[in-house]
This record gives sequence, structure tokens and C-alpha cells, in this order.
Amino acid sequence: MTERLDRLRATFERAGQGHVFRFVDRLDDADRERFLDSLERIDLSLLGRLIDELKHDRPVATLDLGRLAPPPMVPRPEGPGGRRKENRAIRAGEELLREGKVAAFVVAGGQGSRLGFEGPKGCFPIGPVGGTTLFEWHFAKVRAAGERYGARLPMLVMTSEANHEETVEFLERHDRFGLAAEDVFVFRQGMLPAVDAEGRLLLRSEGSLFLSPDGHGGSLGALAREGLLDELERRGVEEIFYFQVDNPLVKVLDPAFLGHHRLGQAEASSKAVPKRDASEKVGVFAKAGRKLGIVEYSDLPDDLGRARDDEGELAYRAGNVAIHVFRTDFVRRLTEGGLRLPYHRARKAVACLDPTGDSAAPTEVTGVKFETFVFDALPEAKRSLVVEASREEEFSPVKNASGDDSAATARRDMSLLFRSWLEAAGFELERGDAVRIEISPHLALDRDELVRRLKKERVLSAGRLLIEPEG
Ligand code: UD2
Repeated sequence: MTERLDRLRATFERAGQGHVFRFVDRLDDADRERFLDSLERIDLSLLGRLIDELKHDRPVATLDLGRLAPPPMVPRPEGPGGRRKENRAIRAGEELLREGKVAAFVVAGGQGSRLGFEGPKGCFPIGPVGGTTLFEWHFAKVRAAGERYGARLPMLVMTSEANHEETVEFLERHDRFGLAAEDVFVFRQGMLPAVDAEGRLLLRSEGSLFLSPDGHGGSLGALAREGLLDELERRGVEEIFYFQVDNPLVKVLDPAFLGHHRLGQAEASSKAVPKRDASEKVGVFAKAGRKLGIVEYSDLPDDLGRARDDEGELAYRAGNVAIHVFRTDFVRRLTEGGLRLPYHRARKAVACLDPTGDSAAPTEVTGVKFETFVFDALPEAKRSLVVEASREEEFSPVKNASGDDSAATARRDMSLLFRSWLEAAGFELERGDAVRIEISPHLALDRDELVRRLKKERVLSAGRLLIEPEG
């Protein structure tokens, strides 16, 4: 133990971080062991690089902001030509699904705290009528797609330190919503140490470092670290369908999107919806030279954010809804020898021990957290595609307790979408009626399936169709 302690102390001192041992003598054996374990897991060479970038205030941008231009996009299908192209894409995507070459991947590291909900965000009840949780909603889509295409489609779930145990317990309690245990992979995202403005590591307590999640870009590194890329390759999975847990409208494993990606020979593809207005907090797609990527809302220069094109539309209106397809071999390339994504810095007040003093009393300092963004992978792809999508059909995230992007707006948008499906199937609902509607993915995954089942097969018992008046 002393030998290990001395060795680690010397290594950390060389890195200018010897202060983390200030209280080590006060720890009992078990706590000291745990502390040393955690220090051994710190990648000091990565940390050194991040601190260097912090000290020199190096900008973190994957696209040259001085050369930005709006991106090319696969438009929504219009006219007979557009429809033909769309059908070709659907057929290509369906083939991938039938051959079991696609995995679904949801990032669910977040908590529901901003919604006033204790627990993992995926456990939040979102169904407008039945209160179906976000997890159930996403899992049901994967299961229904597996049944439709007769394939075993893996479901990957990335959690965080904060919610892993609870997520695993929740999914097990619900029998993984019908997905087979061997097809569901739940794993934790990585953690990185936070530092103060001087680059000193922070202590949360006498025997623990202040760590924070490494951002959703870390999900790609975690796939490699957890051996899941090997598992996907072993199964012949060539495409990873990535999405965020907070959006109940995601068309999980959407064949049209998969098909456009595949026919376009892209390594990475993304969906975009038109921004609501210039101030909406979504990143936007842009090109800089040959590179295509996303500029986060906080990084987009104001004048560009408000700029209009010749038609009077926002020039940078292609909003990022965090729905991507990545080729498995692209993720392999990106993660070989360590994750090659830039680290963004977020400055936040954190409760920790004073990094300089001898007091073990907690205090508040401005900490710097490091995180990677998954969309920074896009400019690294040899070919990257942006596919335009409809906001009404595909994007209504649950982020806030009230107002825009809240549970209320998501439930409203789900009901409106299902209402349009029912109307397409010949149901008449009074125009003015505010009704809550919930159509289980087991009854229909999309409008056309509902129309087919209700009109031709006259099936009403296979899944749940819940309607109730609002209020
Ligand atoms: C994200 C995008 C934004 C836009 C918007 C669409 C970033 C930086 N910005 O904004 O451009 O596309 O979403 O909804 O992503 N998560 C983890 N681990 C992490 C961080 C996030 O699992 O370390 C998950 C989290 O559970 C959530 C999702 O990623 O589902 C999005 O994270 P967020 O809510 O912090 O991102 P937001 O809304 O600021």
C-alpha cells in the first residue's frame, strides 16, 4: 500500500497535482484504497493536454467559423421524383434491418431533475394517456421493428454514474419491455476530473476527486471500451442508430433515414429540422470548406444565427435533433488509440474542497468540466449526410419543467401526430377537440402501418390505442 501510494504520489507530483494527497493520511485503509484506485484510472497525459488547452485558452471548434456556409441536405420527398427516391431509400433501409445489420443506441445519462422528476430521465412518464415512460416508448419501437423485419436488433443504452444502477433495475423490473436479455446492453459513460481555473484537480471530499460525465461524445469511446464494438462486429452490425432519450418522437431505426445514409455511402448521417426561430437552443448544421458539422447554439455568432437567405428564411436553419447513423467501422476508426474528439470546457460553480488550503470544509469554486460532443464526429467522416425531417413528426424533446420543450408540449405533439395518423386512417375527430391520444408502437410504428391495420386488417386488438378528452 505505501509503495503504491508513494509511486502514485510521485507521478501526480510530476504532473503538478500532488495536492490531491493532502488528506490521504486521514483516510482509513478502505477509503485510501478506493481513492488510489480512482487516481490510477485518471489518464494523466490526456489531463495534461486538457489543462494545456485551458491555460492557453485554445478555442475548441471543429469547423472554421470564418468560412461557414449552409449545408447541402437531402430534402423531404416532394413530387413523384422525390417519392421514388424516398421509396428506394426505404427499401434499402428495410433490407439492412431484415439482415440485422443495425443497432439502436440511446444516450440516457441525464437525470429528470430539471423536470422536477427524481430518477433517470428515461423513467419519466411521457405517454399522453397511459403514462408510458420514455424508455418503454423507445424499447417498444425497437421490439416492434425487430418483429416487423424478423431480425434480432440490439438495443444499446448509455447511462451515467448517477443513474446506472437505477436504470438497470428499472429495465429488469420491466423485463426490458420484451427485448431479450442478450440483445440489450446497458453501460456507463466515462467520467473526467474537473479542475479549477489554474488547472488544479479538485477534491469532492478528502478521499475522492471531483469527476463529471465526459459528455455524449464519450458514448463512442464507451462503445469501444466496453467491448461493444467487438460485439456489434461479431453480430454483423454495420450501422448504429443514435438518439437521445429525451425525444419521444424519434422514429427509432427509421428505414428511410438508414437507406439515404446507405445509398449516399455516408459514414455518418444526421437528421435536421427547421429551427423554430433564431433563438431556439439547438445546434445548426453548417459546412466549412469540405467539412460538414454542427455549430452548437452557444458558439454560433449572433449575426450568422440571424442571417436570412434570398427566400427570407434563416440561412442556418437546419437544427440538430441529435439523431444520427454512424457506421460501425467509422466509430472503430474514431476510437482506435483513444477517442479523437475535441474536449469542450464548461465553467460551472462546483462544491468541493478548497484546492489550495488545508481545510477540508466544503467550499464553492468555479470548476472547469471537460466534455466531448458526439456531433464533433461528423467532420471526421469521409462522407456525411444531412437529411431533412419534419419537426411535427420527429422532434419534441422533454427538457424543461414548463414552456417550450416540456412534458406538456411533448404530450401535445404526440397527440397531434397520432391524431393525424387516425385521420389518415379515416377516423373523424372533431376539429376543435383537444384529445389525448396514444398509439403504442406495437399497434403501429408509423402512419402507413396504422392505416393498413385499421382499414385493411381491421385489427384493433394487437396493441393499445388510447384516446381520452383533454382536461
Ligand atoms: C442538445 C444539443 C443541441 C440540440 C439538442 C436537441 C449538445 C451539446 N447540444 O442540447 O445541439 O441538438 O440537444 O435536443 O448536445 N447526455 C448524456 N451524457 C452526457 C451529456 C448528455 O447521456 O454527458 C444525454 C442526456 O441524457 C440527454 C442528451 O444527451 O438525453 C442531451 O443532452 P443535453 O440535454 O445536455 O443537451 P441540450 O439539450 O443542451
